[in-house]
Amino acid sequence: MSAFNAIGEEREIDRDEFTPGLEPQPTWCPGCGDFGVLKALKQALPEIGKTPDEVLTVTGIGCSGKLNSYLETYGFHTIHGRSLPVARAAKLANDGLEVIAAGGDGDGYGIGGNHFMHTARENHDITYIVFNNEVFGLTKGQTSPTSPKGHKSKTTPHGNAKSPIRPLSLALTSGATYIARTAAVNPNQAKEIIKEAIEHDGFAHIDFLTQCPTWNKDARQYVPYVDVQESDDYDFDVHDRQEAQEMMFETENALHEGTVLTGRYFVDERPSYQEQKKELGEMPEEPLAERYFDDDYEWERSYDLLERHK
Ligand SMILES: Cc1ncc(C[n+]2csc(CCOP(=O)(O)OP(=O)(O)O)c2C)c(N)n1
Ligand code: SF4
Repeated sequence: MSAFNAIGEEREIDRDEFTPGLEPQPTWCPGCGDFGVLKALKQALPEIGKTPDEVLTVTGIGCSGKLNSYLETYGFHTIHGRSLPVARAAKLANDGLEVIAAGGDGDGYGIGGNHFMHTARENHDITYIVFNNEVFGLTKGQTSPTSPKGHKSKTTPHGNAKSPIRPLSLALTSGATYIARTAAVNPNQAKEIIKEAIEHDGFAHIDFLTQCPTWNKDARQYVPYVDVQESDDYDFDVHDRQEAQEMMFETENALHEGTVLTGRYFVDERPSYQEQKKELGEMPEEPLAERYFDDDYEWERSYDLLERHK
């Protein structure tokens, strides 16, 4: 795997480059599915020629939110449910960065659900990985928006009365232009899907099934997984919205019934928010991140403004 460095020389990229130099040991529990996402990312990024300094990883709060402590890229650990607004701002300020947002199902589909819907609608050129372990992991296993109906936890001791949300269908109806589901127990598929999602121009959503063996003993890591693209039983056109919707419904219905369907469900070429802004002449030629303050910059005006808002 090779890439070009800043002065245009070709060089090899190694997946070890994505391991931080200080080597913090992940504090995830043994057997946690989050290791699977980390591994898939470390394999995918060099294979598409990305170097650590070309990538920004923005995370929310939760066990999943620790991802960027263990991945050598630029990183931004935001507050709970807020990875997408920060990721959007970063991409608008520096279009040259590959921006990956990540967080748990509580983070992304609960407290951050509104941001998910609108980032998909606006088709920001971001990859969004939701670690879906169907519980709140970090805060000790409470029921989350993806916990199945009847799920027992400290917050639902008699069983969850609510039906789980349908993340793939929600992404589709909101306007995401790349939608897939993969799983930590399926590392090769996960790597391929991450590569495609990063290379996609527009909002790419991956519902990444990650087992939480500590708080979700019903984890599905041992049930059969079927890749819908590789199975003869599932023949559909990923560019056809109607067919994708039907496949998603089948997948979401099957999730708690013994077989887990995974794969790529929908791909659309609708222009990204960034592209549209450029067409409208609203994105400057020179990204904000590369602009320098020159001698004419009115510093006094900024100081005045700061004073007034103290
Ligand atoms: C505004 C706010 N509300 C609640 C919390 C407490 N909190 C921290 S992590 C978390 C849930 C994490 O669950 P999830 O997003 O599914 O991630 P996981 O830990 O399972 O990876 C909650 C509720 C918080 N940090 N901030
Ligand atoms: S509590 Fe669950 S999600 Fe968190 S590190 Fe442990 S296994 Fe992973």
